[in-house]
Amino acid sequence: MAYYKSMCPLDCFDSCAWRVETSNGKIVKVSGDMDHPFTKGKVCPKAKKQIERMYSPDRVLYPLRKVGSGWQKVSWDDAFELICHKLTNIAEESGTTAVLHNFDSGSNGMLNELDRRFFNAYGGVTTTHGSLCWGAGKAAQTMDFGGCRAHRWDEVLNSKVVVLWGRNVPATNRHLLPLLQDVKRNGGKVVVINPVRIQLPFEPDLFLPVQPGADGVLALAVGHVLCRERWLDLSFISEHVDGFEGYLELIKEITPDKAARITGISADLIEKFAAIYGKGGPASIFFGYGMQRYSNGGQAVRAIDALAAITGNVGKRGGGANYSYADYKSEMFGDISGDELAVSKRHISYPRWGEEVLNLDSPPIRAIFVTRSNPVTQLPDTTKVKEVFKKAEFVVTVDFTLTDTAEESDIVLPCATIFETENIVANGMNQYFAYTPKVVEPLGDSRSDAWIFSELAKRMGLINRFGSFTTEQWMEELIKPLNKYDVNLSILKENGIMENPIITDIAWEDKKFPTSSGKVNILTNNFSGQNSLGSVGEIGDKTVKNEFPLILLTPHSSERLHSQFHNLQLNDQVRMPVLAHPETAIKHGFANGQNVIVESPRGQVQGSVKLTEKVLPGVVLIESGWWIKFGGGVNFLTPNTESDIGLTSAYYDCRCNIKKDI
Ligand SMILES: Nc1nc2c(c(=O)[nH]1)N[C@H]1C(S)=C(S)[C@@H](COP(=O)(O)OP(=O)(O)OC[C@H]3O[C@@H](n4cnc5c(=O)[nH]c(N)nc54)[C@H](O)[C@@H]3O)O[C@H]1N2
Ligand SMILES: Nc1nc2c(c(=O)[nH]1)N[C@H]1C(S)=C(S)[C@@H](COP(=O)(O)OP(=O)(O)OC[C@H]3O[C@@H](n4cnc5c(=O)[nH]c(N)nc54)[C@H](O)[C@@H]3O)O[C@H]1N2
Ligand SMILES: [Mo]
Repeated sequence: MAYYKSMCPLDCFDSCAWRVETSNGKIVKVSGDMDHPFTKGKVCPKAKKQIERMYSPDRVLYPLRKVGSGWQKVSWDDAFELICHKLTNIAEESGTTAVLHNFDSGSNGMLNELDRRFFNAYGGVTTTHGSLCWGAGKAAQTMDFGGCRAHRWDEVLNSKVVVLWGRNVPATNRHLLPLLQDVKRNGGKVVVINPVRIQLPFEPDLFLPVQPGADGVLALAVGHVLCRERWLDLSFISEHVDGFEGYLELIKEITPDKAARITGISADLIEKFAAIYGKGGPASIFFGYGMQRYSNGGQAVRAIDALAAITGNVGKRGGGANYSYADYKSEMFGDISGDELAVSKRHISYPRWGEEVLNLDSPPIRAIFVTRSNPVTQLPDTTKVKEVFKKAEFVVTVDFTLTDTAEESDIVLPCATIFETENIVANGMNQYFAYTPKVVEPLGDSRSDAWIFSELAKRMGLINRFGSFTTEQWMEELIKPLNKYDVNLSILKENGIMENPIITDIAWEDKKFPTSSGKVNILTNNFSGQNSLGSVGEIGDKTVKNEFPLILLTPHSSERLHSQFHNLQLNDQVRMPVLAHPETAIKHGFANGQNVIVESPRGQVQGSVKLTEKVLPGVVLIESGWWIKFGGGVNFLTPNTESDIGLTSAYYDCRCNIKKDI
């Protein structure tokens, strides 16, 4: 028996600290490490699934080459030779930007960034701009505060009011729950704002079942009440807020009555929430990212930030408009992606991936490399995404299993899991980072991503440009900015997990906002016209409202990380659950348990109805991440719409209908 400290590499709010147990060269258990102040010895079901995935018969353990409709095992030498031949030809004939590299945050292991370094050393390729995830809110917070910072989690214990604004805490952030229970025990109030009733271990003090995409209007109406009642922090406003006059203009017309018609929340409930937030503080807001997956998502986050600003809940003990820790991560780690090495580059919009790649010219895309992502399952508008993959002459995917994307590839390269290679794991959703050791030998011929791309650089004759560093040296590069805080690799190895040294308990405590005015910029306009705040029935393409009367939400599953592990959890359930309110079923003629087809202007999927009062009437919910090859593929339905700012995919700006499947 041996024990190792490690950290979960999944891109999740919590990043659990692990205690990995091995016996006879095998991982036998992953439990929680007591040393972490928040995950405190508890892990979620996804920790165990990482052992299951590692030893699963589904695991790809050798490089594979597609032959006809099947796969042939090949050696690394043969796989590299094929890849080098293709990359060399493409560079000569079409230029390096005829290669598309798609990567995302499938793993938070920072050495994995060496994939980008390889493509930059190659000459620069086509990559994506924007985000499938959190871009709209990040852009909003950067406009408002000058960056993305959040209070330390345990600051919530000083809050008297906590607002979970579109964050599905029990599914995506379960280690926040014990702290929320403490807040409740201490007499604090917890408010939930979500079109779906999330499953908390206690009753929230207030639940605002907001219409999808209407958070901006709701926040402005709350602002209206706060200003009308003067539940404001006037000294914070005069010293630290820019644009308050314009804000007063903006909210003047947005009365609770008017907002009630748009948000579906009664004027009375809006008044109640404003009183709790305005008078009961200090109040902290915990944003989720679901609420910004709309064409008005950035504006909505800005409207909510404004509530924190006018009540002085910014830079204050127990306050906060907590969106992410992105700034701390970007400031504290070295960049090994080698952007400076590229000679030519090209970017496409991430949300509009399928359509944009199909229309690319001079040069068109000839080869696609996919690392730490599963674009066929996770990108919106799957029909177009699949068309892109069919059209490409050469596709390489680096992954553990034959995902929907790997299935579309010519070559699949088997990567090593978090247990089989060392790395440094850091995440922009929290402030911790860790050295994660290699604890067992890689199975079969699987290799670390870092090895794969270093080796490819050697074989392409690019090693001088790429840099012939050892893994240790790359890790030293990654943590170089931390050296001035007396953190080096041996100290990190000794500690295992560490907290980012620049985090303070209270974000923006010094009230120094790196905006142009040096103050918080609260929003003052941009709320009219197209892509504005959204209203009932205004989500998605309005021209198809009659044919597609329902709104489709596709949030994340508590059991998976996006599409990861879905292959392990298959049971008798062969159809995707389609959640809808009983009233919706009566109105649209379907029943509980019935097999249905859910259709949008872009495609259709099969599912099985599960009636629940947890979702609002008129809203349909299917969790994202279910693999196409197992009857999923909810992104066949979702649009390639971009958010107003920050270029996020507006997945939930989606209309659908439900038909009986006969
Ligand atoms: N178990 C698990 N944990 C995860 C992930 C996972 O896949 N599985 N993914 C990780 C990643 S990458 C991310 S980005 C985060 C996401 O974390 P969250 O933001 O918590 O999760 P989402 O599923 O994106 O959506 C969250 C919530 O937004 C609500 N919502 C949808 N539309 C609206 C709206 O218009 N207004 C409001 N107020 N709420 C709305 C949904 O009902 C849902 O409860 O979770 C991370 N953690
Ligand atoms: N409909 C809908 N779609 C969504 C969302 C939604 O809410 N609704 N949410 C969006 C969000 S927030 C996000 S962040 C994206 C996520 O999009 P993706 O990152 O594409 O999603 P994952 O399913 O996590 O796929 C990651 C892949 O990387 C692989 N992987 C894991 N570790 C490693 C590694 O170390 N090396 C390599 N080479 N591969 C590895 C995994 O096996 C997996 O196949 O999905 C988006 N898609
Ligand atoms: Mo995400």
